[in-house]
Amino acid sequence: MKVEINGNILEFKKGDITTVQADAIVNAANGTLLGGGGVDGAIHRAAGKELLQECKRIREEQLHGEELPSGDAVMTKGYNLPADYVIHTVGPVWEGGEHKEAERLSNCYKNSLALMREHQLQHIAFPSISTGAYRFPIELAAAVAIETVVEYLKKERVGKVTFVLFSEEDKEIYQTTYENIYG
Ligand code: AR6
Repeated sequence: MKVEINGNILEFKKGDITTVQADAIVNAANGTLLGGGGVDGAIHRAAGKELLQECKRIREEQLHGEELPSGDAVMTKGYNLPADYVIHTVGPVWEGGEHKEAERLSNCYKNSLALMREHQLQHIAFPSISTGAYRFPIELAAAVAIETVVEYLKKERVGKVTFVLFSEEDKEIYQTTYENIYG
C-alpha cells in the first residue's frame, strides 16, 4: 500500500529490510550497538564486520563508552548492504505501558527522521521497532509509528518512507492501523 502525504510517499511492504535499496534502513538495535538477534542480527550479518567496527567507534567516541539510550539514534554506513546508511535506534522494552514506552518509541522514529533530513536522504525504511524481542504490542506500536511518521511528513518534504514488515500479518496490522487513523 502506498499513500501520498504533502508531496512525500509513505508505503507499507512485506519483506526483509536487509534487501531494501533505500538511502538508509533503520536498525532496531540495543544500547550496546554490538548486534543481537532479530533484525539487528540480520543487518549485521548482511552488512559485514565493518559495521560492527564502526558501531564500536561510535560507542567509544560519540557515546564515551556509554550505551545509546532508548529513543536515540545514530548513523553508520551500510557497507555490504544495498542501503547506503544504517540508522541505529534503540526501541523501548515493553514493561506494561507506564514507563514512557510510547514516548520513547515515538522518539526512535522522530530521531531517525531527523537524521534523514540532516543528511538530506530521500528514502528511509523502518522495521517494526520494539515489537519482537522487546515485546511492545504491535497494534499499539503501529499506531505510535504511523502517527509519528505521518505528522512529520505533513510538516516536512523529505521524500519516501517505507515500513518493511517481516510478515503478511504485521503488514496487515500496519495498513489497518493507517486506515483506522487516517482513512
Ligand atoms: N527485516 C525486517 N523485519 C525484521 C527482520 C528483517 N530481516 N528480522 C526481524 N524483523 P526485533 P526489537 C522484525 O526483535 O523488538 C535484538 O536482539 C521482527 O519480526 O528484531 O526492537 C536487538 O539487538 C519484528 O517485527 O527488535 C535488541 O536486543 C521486528 O523486526 C532487541 O532484539 C522487531 O523485532 C530489539 O528488539
